[in-house]
Amino acid sequence: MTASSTLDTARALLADASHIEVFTGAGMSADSGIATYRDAQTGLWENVDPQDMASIDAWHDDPDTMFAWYLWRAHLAQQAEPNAGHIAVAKSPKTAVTTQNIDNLHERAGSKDVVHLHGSLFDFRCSLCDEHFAQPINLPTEPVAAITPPACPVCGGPVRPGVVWFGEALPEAEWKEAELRMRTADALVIVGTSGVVYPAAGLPLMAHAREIPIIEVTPMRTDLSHLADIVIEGTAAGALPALLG
Ligand code: BV8
Ligand code: ZN
Repeated sequence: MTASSTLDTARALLADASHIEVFTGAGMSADSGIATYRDAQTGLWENVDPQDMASIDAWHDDPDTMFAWYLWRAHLAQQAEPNAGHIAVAKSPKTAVTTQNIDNLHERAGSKDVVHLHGSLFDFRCSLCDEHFAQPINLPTEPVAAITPPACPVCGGPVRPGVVWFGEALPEAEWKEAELRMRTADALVIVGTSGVVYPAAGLPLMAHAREIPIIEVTPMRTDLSHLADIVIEGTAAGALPALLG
């Protein structure tokens, strides 16, 4: 199939859907200049083993380094702009978003109901008593090696980023909502995820079991491509406006 006929076929598959769930990963934000986790030349974790850095053990070992790294990533996310892909998703009245991303670009593009499976760079809580930390946190404008986390006003424990680390359970409410959407959506669009991190990567399987139309937008095949009726070889910013517009 030519690219345009692939796109036409994909658009036709989505035409009758009233609820299109958009399942996104780091590739969704690549066009906004935010590094992905695994793409070789820009991979954020190119020099760092993801299982080491984004883990509860790394936090216990060296919270100041971890805190600095997350605040730096929050600064980069804050400097980034939603791309045409985020905007196309937000403009479509049929879409809702389930994302693995911890940036806030879907929201800043105007998407209303975004489920964050792995938390957010802009959410903080106490690492001991779980109390939400609502005080403003200054983000570094240059990379800093270490930043001592603030103390929780309730128990004095170190405040941590509100993200899900490897080895940690996903937030219950978000997981339940994501499952519900995979079980009720009329169509699924998968964008920018290599599909290797579980249990998130297992969600599209729930939609696939219902035989709803599944479209994947990705520059190269992924561990989820076999689930898609159509794989549009392209980028989020390049393909989504044409697919959803
Ligand atoms: C848990 C937040 C248990 C932190 C992240 C089986 C079942 C369950 C668990 C496991 C399992 N096997 C292994 C595990 C453990 C682990 C896991 O999955 N490991 C992997 C590495 C094998 N899972 C966990 O630890 C999870 N927790 O299972 O807990 C439990 C249960 C009860 C009680 C206690 C414990 C927690 C996982 C969450 C970890 N946190 N993020 C942070 O970011 O710092 S994961 C992080 O990595 C992201 O959130 C995302 O999920 C993942 C990155 O993947 P992608 O988003 O797909 O990004 P990637 O770079 O890989 O791919 C980008 C894609 O975009 C590529 O395909 C590329 O081609 C494409 N692309 C590039 N440019 C563009 C593009 N696409 C479109 N447009 C472009 N321009
Ligand atoms: Zn506390």
